[in-house]
Amino acid sequence: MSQEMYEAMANSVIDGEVEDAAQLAQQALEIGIDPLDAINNGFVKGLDNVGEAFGCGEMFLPDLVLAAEAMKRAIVVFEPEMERQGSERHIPGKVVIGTIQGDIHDIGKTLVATMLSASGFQVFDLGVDVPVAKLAQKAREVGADIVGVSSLLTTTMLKQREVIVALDDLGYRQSVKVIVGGAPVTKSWAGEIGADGYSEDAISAVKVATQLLDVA
Ligand code: B1M
Repeated sequence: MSQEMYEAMANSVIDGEVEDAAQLAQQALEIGIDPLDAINNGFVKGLDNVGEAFGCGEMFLPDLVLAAEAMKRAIVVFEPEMERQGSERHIPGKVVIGTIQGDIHDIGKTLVATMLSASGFQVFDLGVDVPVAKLAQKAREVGADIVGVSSLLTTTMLKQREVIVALDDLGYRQSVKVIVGGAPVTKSWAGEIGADGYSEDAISAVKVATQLLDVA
């Protein structure tokens, strides 16, 4: 894909142009671009740009909201193709996933959930702002093999540890693998809190899940 098209994708997010984002995603599909390529090299670049501008006070919350809306519209266009691409792979495993309590960032978590589902996992996506206890209880209720906890804030990532404790309290910790992720989360943080896996993006989340369940 041409550099200009990536830039147009990024700009549609920066400018919060929801319809442009959807149209660019549709165009990308029509010319056979891999959805994750377009997401990572186009749309996410725009979101990163907005995030930086917001961080240094050059953009404001409404800009962030619109940027996120544009990004989400693009993902909605890509989702059927992402599902289709993964439909031939079947990996046994149930995943309960959510963005942790106090945190409403859902774009990255939803991408991870979509990729896992496209790879054959049965995914229970509990959404955003999910209470610690709910994640642990749902995992036990459905017999999950993996619990995925997403956090985008340095404040909410602390609650990832609480999910592990809650699973332990329910007597379910030995039956399940815990994967953590999100922008402020690191491999060393995952190790520190006793998580089984960490991934920095949606593709490697699938790899980590597959490796943890030894179903590669
Ligand atoms: Co928010 N926000 N935000 N925000 N926001 C950040 C995270 C921030 C870094 C921006 C900044 O200041 N530079 C900053 C956090 C600072 C910090 O904690 N150190 C921030 C802040 C401060 C806030 C508010 C507090 C602002 C306010 O109200 N004053 C507020 C918090 C609300 C809350 O949650 N309680 C807030 C609100 C929002 C919006 C609602 C406006 C919107 C979210 C809309 C939505 O999700 N529906 C928003 C957005 C869009 C962002 C940025 C710009 C983009 C996040 C995003 O979607 N990235 C973000 C800055 C940034 O990250 N560049 C920012 C794209 C997405 C594909 O990437 O989510 O990282 P990401 O997911 C990746 C990986 O991290 C990984 O894979 C994904 C796919 O590759 N991953 C996992 C994610 N989860 C995983 C789980 C896994 C494995 C991998 O396993 C389970």
